[in-house]
Amino acid sequence: MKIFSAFAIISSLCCLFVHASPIEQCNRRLNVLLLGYYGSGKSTIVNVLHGLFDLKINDKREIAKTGNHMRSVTQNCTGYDCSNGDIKLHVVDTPGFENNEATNNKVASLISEKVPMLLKDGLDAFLFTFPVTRVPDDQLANVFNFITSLITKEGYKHGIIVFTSADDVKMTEKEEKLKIEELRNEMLRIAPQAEELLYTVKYLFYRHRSAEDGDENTIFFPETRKMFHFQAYSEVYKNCVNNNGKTFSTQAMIEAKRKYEENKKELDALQKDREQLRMNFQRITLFGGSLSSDLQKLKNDIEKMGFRNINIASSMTQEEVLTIERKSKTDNEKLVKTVQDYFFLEKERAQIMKNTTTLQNQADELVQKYNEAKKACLDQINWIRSVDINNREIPPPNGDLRVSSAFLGGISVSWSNALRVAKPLFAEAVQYFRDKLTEDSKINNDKIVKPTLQSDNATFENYSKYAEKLTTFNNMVKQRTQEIQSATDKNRGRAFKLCEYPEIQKIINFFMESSIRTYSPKRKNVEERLSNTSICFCPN
Ligand SMILES: Nc1nc2c(ncn2[C@@H]2O[C@H](COP(=O)(O)OP(=O)(O)OP(=O)(O)O)[C@@H](O)[C@H]2O)c(=O)[nH]1
Ligand SMILES: [Mg+2]
Repeated sequence: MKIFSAFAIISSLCCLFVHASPIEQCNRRLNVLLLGYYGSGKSTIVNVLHGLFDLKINDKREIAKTGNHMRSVTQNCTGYDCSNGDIKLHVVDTPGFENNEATNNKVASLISEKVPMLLKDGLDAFLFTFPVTRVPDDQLANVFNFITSLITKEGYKHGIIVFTSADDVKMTEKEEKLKIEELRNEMLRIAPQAEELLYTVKYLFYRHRSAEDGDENTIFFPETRKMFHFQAYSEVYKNCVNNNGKTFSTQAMIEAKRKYEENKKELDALQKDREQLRMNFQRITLFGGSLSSDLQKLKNDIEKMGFRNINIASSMTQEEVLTIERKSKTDNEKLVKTVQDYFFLEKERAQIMKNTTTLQNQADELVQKYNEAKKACLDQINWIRSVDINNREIPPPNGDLRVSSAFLGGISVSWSNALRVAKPLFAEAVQYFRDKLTEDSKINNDKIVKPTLQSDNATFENYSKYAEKLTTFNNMVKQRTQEIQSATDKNRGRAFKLCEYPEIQKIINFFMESSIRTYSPKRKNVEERLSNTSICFCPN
């Protein structure tokens, strides 16, 4: 078993700086980004990279505040300048990821917003800290999704995974290799989408306190921390050399963030639509009541199409999920359309049902008004009565007495008798005017029968035809009511002269030929007077 001795390692690392054929582009401040879960040791590493190897808990000398695993400590992204000899680092500490997606989205948002500003010339290395003691959980998939969205494939070679809390991992090449393998496999099980990342990055172990207790090669801190310090500087520098001094541009990060957020927006919308479709599909297909035939037809179509759900594993990359969601959208397009048609029809049908109820109520009111108008008209017609020729004491209400008096004024009492005898003839005339008004009013031709809807579970089309019928009926009833009312109004107090009576000749003849007449008036006079006589009148 090859054992690293602290001194051997440190000295070999010192040589690394010398041997890693330095290139000019790397003789500058190198940018390092720290990412990882809260409490995973990011801020601790900042202090170690700063050369603070012997810090104790709550040590006032620490430049980046550390915590105690219990809660998230670092809340912002901050850059720290560190150096080891000629190698200068600018290390950006970030808030840690947590175990819930909502918080992680906020953390991710903050990092992707702040880091490009803090590392304007791009990054030379990013360190992802992961305690060896931590059991990878589902959130790891999200965290890797975020990292791979922030640092795209071109940036993977700048990556270093630091297994922290590695105090108990033996400091031998074999042990470390086994541990890397074991942890990488666990990570891949949760987040297979990170395979390329996990096989591209370098691995380091960070031991905070001690290692291999009791072993003759045991080294205690501060040496373990110092060792990490050298290893980290060495790896970052090598990273720069291997990349020919080329950084992973934060512009690419900004672009990646833009793309990620754009995709996320699309994904959220697609997922929301899919969930909505699923609920709508259930609502329609699980409905057990009876439906109108038009809705039933759409329901059958929807059932036949079926809702094709998809399975999204948290281990899928954003791109993979997006591809699946987009495909699902295309697959469900016809279903979406039919569901929309169903709801549209359901809404329209409910609306037209409401409209027909309103129209029905209107029809009832209009029929009632029509019946009232009809009754008033018939009352008026039935009220029509003859002028009471013999009773001068009771003048007819419409003043026709004047006319009849004028007529009567020129005749003798026996004429008045004649008039009385002629009463049945007058009665016929009165009946004629009653009949005439009835006919003019066309009341007897009216067919006021409110339309009805036959089907119990009428379709939209049934309803719309019914609504049309009701509208026509209501308009007709309204118009007829108005006609009857205006005729009734017009006839109020109307007097009917005998000249309007087609059979006036019968009456003239009666007067001319009557055996009871006592003098012989001229036919012309009789005709004239009778013609102008109001025989009957309507009430006021
Ligand atoms: N035993 C042991 N403790 C460690 C190790 N790394 C960090 N710690 C301790 O873990 C605690 C949390 O470390 P921090 O450096 O504050 O963790 P962080 O990642 O910055 O956490 P946040 O700022 O909350 O995101 C501190 O008490 C450290 O001393 C390690 O390798 N081994
Ligand atoms: Mg911190």
